[in-house]
Amino acid sequence: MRELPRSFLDSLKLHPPPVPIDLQKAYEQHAAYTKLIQQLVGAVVLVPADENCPDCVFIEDTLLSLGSHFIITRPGAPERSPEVQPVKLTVEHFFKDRPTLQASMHEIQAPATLDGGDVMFDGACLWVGLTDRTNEGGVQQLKAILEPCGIPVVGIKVLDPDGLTLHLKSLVSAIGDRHVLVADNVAGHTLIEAATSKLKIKTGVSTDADAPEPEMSDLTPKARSQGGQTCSMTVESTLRITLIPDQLCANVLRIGNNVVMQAGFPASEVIIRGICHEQGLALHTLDMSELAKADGALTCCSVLARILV
Ligand code: CIR
Repeated sequence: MRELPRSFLDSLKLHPPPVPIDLQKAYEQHAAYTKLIQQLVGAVVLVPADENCPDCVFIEDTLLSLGSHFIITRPGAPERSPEVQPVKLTVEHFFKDRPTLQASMHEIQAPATLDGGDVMFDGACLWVGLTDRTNEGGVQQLKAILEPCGIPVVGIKVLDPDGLTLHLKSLVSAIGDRHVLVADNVAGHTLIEAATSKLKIKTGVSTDADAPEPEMSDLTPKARSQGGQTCSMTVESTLRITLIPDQLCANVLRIGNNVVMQAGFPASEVIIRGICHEQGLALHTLDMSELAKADGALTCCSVLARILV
């Protein structure tokens, strides 16, 4: 994780928030997030804030952790480039001090760009959002690193006509292996369409011939008619998609048998609580509204690493 700088007020924003960021509240929310993550994981490594980097708290965009692979990214916003070096040094020192731990370090190289917020592992396959922040070169470099290890990497175009979506994970997150939450809006449905056609090709997972592929027109009425109930469907035999009414809540953190979601969205909470009940998971809610004003999703303030001994 990374500390929150006071310069956070000057963070990048897709749109100016109607109510400006309350810095004190942002610190309180970040402190609550830090406390919960500390409870749920074994240990937290905290990188100090850099006042010259207003967005540095969003550490997810600078580092990927997949098994024993640690990949230093190359963020698409030039303003965020200076965030990378301290994160890289922190990871390097962590493993230098623990020589028995396994880690292989990689770095995304120019001209490729890649934000960690555009990368999601669904339990079998790595989705990489093609956005203003992540380009095709970033996808190709991830492929070169991960596909020899048996992880398929799929580039998926992220489109939002309303201009409210920064990253892939602003629309989708994995709540379990081969089970994703997707925002129930035009951008989310467009993503489902792009992802299902890509995943079928790239992963070679066959579609159940008896199960007709849902059309976009099928998804929305079903989701709406169930009014806050779980709206799950199997798009292909092994990928489960649950539509979530509030876009901010399509981004959850899964940590062991725990799920963390944004507080204050009752319709989405009913759906996510239902999944947790079904899967035997504990649900935690956190108000991260001040960080969301700078387009920060819940996952963006941490990088989860499973350290292999
Ligand atoms: C940015 O525009 O880069 C930041 N204000 C927000 C980054 C959020 N990152 C994330 O959700 N992974």
